[in-house]
Amino acid sequence: MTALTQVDGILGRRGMSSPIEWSVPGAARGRAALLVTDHRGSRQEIVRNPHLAEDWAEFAVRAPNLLAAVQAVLGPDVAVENTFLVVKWPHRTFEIPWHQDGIGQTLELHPDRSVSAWLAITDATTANGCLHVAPGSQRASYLPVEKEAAGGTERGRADQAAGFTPTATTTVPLRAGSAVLMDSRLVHRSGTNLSSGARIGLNVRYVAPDGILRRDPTSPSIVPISGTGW
Ligand SMILES: O=C(O)CCC(=O)C(=O)O
Repeated sequence: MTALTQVDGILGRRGMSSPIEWSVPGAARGRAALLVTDHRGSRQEIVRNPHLAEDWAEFAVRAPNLLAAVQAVLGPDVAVENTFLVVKWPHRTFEIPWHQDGIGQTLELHPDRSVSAWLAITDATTANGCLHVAPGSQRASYLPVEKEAAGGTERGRADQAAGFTPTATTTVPLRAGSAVLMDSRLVHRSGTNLSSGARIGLNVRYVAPDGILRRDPTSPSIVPISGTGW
């Protein structure tokens, strides 16, 4: 059952906040170049939970400006529930459908006790597949979810917002090293990369101690990154 919450949510009427600088642009672009080298052979598009295995991602989720922005809405006790890295290779059809980060077949996050962040590792532009969001869509709370069509789960998100009809939407271009914070109910998507270079971003779901309402018990443990309440 979805928890009762304030309509606008913790990030206000638009349900989002950006840009937040998590890295200087040059350092983010340098990391992106290394990631391209690492994954070029396999053309891997989704890397799950890099914050558990890769130093750069462990640091990224703890970036001081980003963590301060998260603490401003969740309080001092913050943990990382999940991360995934998305690499959009040039000219390869790869769209992520409209969805909300805080709900899925096996997940429900409390909208007032969780927030998601999308960190640009490369520049994210309208040409290379930046996020599209529906500002204010969090006000309608969680939508029913449906399993993505067979074959889609390897490359996209497993769940999507069933029956969502976009009305007022906007793109969120971000410079490398910048991030957007999103209400867990904010509906968003991204399109195919039509540029000649890779587009790379890291999605992070942050929770406060009481932020998880439902979660697959086989998921990796959450990682507390600040506070004493864990
Ligand atoms: O990286 C992308 O293109 C989309 C990621 C996404 O939808 C998300 O962060 O939830």
